[in-house]
Amino acid sequence: AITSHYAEVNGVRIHYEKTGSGKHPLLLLPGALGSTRTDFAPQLEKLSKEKYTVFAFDPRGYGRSIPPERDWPLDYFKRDADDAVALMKSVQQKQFSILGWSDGGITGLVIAGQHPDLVKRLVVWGSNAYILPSDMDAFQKIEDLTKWSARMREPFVKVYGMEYFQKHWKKWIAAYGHYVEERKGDICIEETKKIRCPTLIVHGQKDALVVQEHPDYLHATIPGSVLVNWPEAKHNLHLRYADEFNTLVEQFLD
Ligand code: TYC
Repeated sequence: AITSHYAEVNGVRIHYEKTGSGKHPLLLLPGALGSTRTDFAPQLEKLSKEKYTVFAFDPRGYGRSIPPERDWPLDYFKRDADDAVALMKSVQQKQFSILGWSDGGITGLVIAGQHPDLVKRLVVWGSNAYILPSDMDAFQKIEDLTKWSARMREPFVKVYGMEYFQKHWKKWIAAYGHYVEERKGDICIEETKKIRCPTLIVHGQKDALVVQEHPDYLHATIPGSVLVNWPEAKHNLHLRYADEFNTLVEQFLD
């Protein structure tokens, strides 16, 4: 069974789902405006229930962690990281591994860099430690939701309705712009340099948002990290190739 819960964390009501009863706690961190079910259905359903106790959370202002409405402080990754850490504390997990996709992977890098004692192992995919000016170009192409395919748009619209989604998608892109303008694009370079836990980086080489430089940088910066490149995969590789992804992750976590 996958069960749904709320926890009072840093003054907000955070929604999370839980499944499995294994010894190894896992925390799943979704992408921008992502949520437990839209981003992680195949992982919640199919990762081993014997080996893991899986927690997946909706960051504040995302998914079912509304209210509050999302807001966008400059260092929003740090705030999401603090919320995730407080959530795991509230469910009495002292040490856990992290699976983070895209923005959730960035949050994972922040947590692992800031709390080496908390994180056993880290898996990130579709993530980056900084933003290149050219990334913003690729990125602005996806700002207008009416240009998305219905298949990509519908899961978000189902969670948020069109109005909330359009509003916060634009604000999220603006927030990336603030990292470029105010921090020279640096999202989490210092935190990434401090990571010492075993780290797996997965990269879909047909990812339209994340160029090869980003996983290469993470791999070069995190000592002992493993980089797995999938030539045919895109940004959503854990959904498109769910079984292969789950197998790879379980092997790494063992
Ligand atoms: N991190 C974004 C997400 O969570 C995707 C993204 C990656 C956007 C790189 C821009 O330069 C970028 N969906």
